[in-house]
Amino acid sequence: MNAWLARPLRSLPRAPATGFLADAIAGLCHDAQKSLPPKYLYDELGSMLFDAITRLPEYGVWRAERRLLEAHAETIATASAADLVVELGSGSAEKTRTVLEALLAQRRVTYCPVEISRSALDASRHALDDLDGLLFRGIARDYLAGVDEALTIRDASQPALVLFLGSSLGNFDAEAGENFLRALRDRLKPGDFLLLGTDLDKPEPTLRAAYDDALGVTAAFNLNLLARMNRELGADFRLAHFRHRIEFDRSARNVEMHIESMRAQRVRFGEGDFEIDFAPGETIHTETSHKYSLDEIEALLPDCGFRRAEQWVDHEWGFATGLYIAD
Ligand code: AVI
Repeated sequence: MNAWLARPLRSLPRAPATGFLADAIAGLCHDAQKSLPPKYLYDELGSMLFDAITRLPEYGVWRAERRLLEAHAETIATASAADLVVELGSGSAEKTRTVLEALLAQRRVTYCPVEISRSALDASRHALDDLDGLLFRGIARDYLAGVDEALTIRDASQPALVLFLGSSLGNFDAEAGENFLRALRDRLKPGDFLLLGTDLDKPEPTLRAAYDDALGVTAAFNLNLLARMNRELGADFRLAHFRHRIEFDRSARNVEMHIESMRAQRVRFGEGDFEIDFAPGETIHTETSHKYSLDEIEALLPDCGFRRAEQWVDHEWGFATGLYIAD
């Protein structure tokens, strides 16, 4: 049984918690599996660490998708003929450049990266500064709120192209991922496009190396969540007493990232308002990365209102990129 405790230590009423603090209370202060939403991994340092992950020899996702986008950017541009590109979780937008260049060869393009990390938005603005004919409108919001904002500026005569790359869909649980695709489809018009990247299932040793690399970059990315709570929520996590841990759910084809407590310990956060007890070996679940099968993708997208126009597979790593039309 997990030891746990979370109690207000002050009697004075305070304003209700919102945002990160509210999610930390909801995710850490209960008897069941502790967890935090993966979006909190991406503060300024977390975004930089994720960027470093994409350069690791063990993490083939990023390079596989770049190979596919470089090979098929022109087809994507010609098929979609979009003048508005909305990218969800754009990060550094490095891979997007090829697609934007191919579109810009045909017309002016408005690019709306939707990204909760403002530092990543700034970096992508700089990186794309030299593209003639590109209007950059960064949106620092959650995905769907960002789509809503981006679509207010659309020119109804041209299709919009939504990019959801890097297999970020796999960071939702199955039901939430489906609901998300449906909610996205509801916001689009028939004839709009979705370019979706999905990481395919692969043997456990390959996945273990990808999510627990030899340099410890993924471990730092994960543990930065504790450091972030120390910085932003006045918590007193001692990082040396926790470690990065990977779990596999083979039947669900999920890789899970956890932070494991290496001893019994008590942590305070919320400027001393809350305390949590950890048992030795107890974990905080910080992210799920689902690994897809091609059959699964083929069933999922039509169910959510998207018809496949093209699909390309990188067999070197095992990654699929699909271009879909909103029905
Ligand atoms: C952003 N997302 C698709 C990455 C993934 O592979 O699930 C995040 C990541 N976590 C650990 N390494 C990379």
